[in-house]
Amino acid sequence: MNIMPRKPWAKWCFFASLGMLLFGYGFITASYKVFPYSLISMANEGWHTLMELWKPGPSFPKNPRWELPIYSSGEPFEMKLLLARHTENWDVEIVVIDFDGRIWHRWLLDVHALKARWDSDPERLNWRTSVEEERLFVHGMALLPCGDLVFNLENLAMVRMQPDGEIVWFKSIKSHHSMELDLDGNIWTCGAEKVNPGSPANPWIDQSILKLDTNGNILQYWSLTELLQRNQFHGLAYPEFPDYHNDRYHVNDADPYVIDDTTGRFNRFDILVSLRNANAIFVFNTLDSTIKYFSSGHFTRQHDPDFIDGNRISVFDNRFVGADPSEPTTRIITINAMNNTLFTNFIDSSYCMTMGRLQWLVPYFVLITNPHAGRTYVVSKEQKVVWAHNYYLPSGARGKLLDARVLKLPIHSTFDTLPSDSP
Ligand SMILES: [Ca+2]
Repeated sequence: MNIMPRKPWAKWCFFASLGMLLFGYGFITASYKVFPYSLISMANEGWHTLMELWKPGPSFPKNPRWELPIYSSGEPFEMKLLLARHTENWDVEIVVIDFDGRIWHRWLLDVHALKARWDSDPERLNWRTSVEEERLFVHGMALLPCGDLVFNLENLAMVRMQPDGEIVWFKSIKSHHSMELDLDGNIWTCGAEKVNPGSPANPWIDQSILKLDTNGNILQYWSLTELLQRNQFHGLAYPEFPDYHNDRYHVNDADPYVIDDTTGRFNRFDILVSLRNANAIFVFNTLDSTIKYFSSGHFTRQHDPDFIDGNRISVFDNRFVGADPSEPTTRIITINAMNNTLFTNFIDSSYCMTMGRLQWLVPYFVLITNPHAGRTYVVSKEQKVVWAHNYYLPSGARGKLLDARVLKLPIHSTFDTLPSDSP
């Protein structure tokens, strides 16, 4: 049966009517999401996914310093480094290496055995944070003068371990992010405590600054909420960050002042604290718990601020929100606390969103660590990369670093002998 009209003008009217009908149904489909709206949406989503997969990725110029396991421009560094890194099966390995990449000592941590030990500890704080749902890792470590290693198993425990791997003590506290030794040899780290202001459905987590002796005893404790309230920093104590409800501060560093400089405004009783989610750092005096310096606004989602001298602080600025959010970068900056002037030491175009580290070695050389890129490297005053370690797994894939620090002081003789199987 022929449904087409016999007259030519009638044919055009037919197609026009058909077009209007299709347009009308398309309008109704889009407006009221009726059939076949879901099919079209799925097809559209699939198309965009394919386009994302086929789109060429960003191209980075090949450069030996980002490719070789060890890159060196010839600058001599006699020191050794302590590196924490994930193994291929997501255990954690902590090694003492030199700047030639030779491994002088190795601890291989069975993180699941450590987790089982935490599980069986009746003293543990038995509540969970999002961090614990992820892979277990080391975040913050220190080498004691006797050669023992102390580290944070992030948000689960602090552990002291002998060079042969024997555990000296295991303390189920929610220590995390950083670990530093003060001039008396005591340990400083960040802690976490669950606080419920009255509503079980609305709990939030207070965080703390902890000082411990090398036997694992907590010597001093500061609740961040109490410290901020006491110093009239209510805006930091009660930020309006609904997304960070359970992580309102995200304290990620607590550094004691260990600099041999008594001429500036900071001294050995001061602690430098970083609150990532508030984009803020502050220095408080431990004798009277007063906040004597505060800075915010110059950096975003910062990590690992360090005292440089009696007046200056260096910050690993993640620049999560930069001038061009589509091309975020990381930079190292130095702030002069006397006049709040800012100096940019180095800009790294390879963005490091979390866990970044910096450490000033000798004047004008800074060690920068981008854990996700599996690299730690040294930059000179001229902003030149003079040394780099790029971590590769045995499979050849790039591995993930967790922490890196140069061991400045003479270290224990345990690490003076190169093992025969060292690469
Ligand atoms: Ca630091």
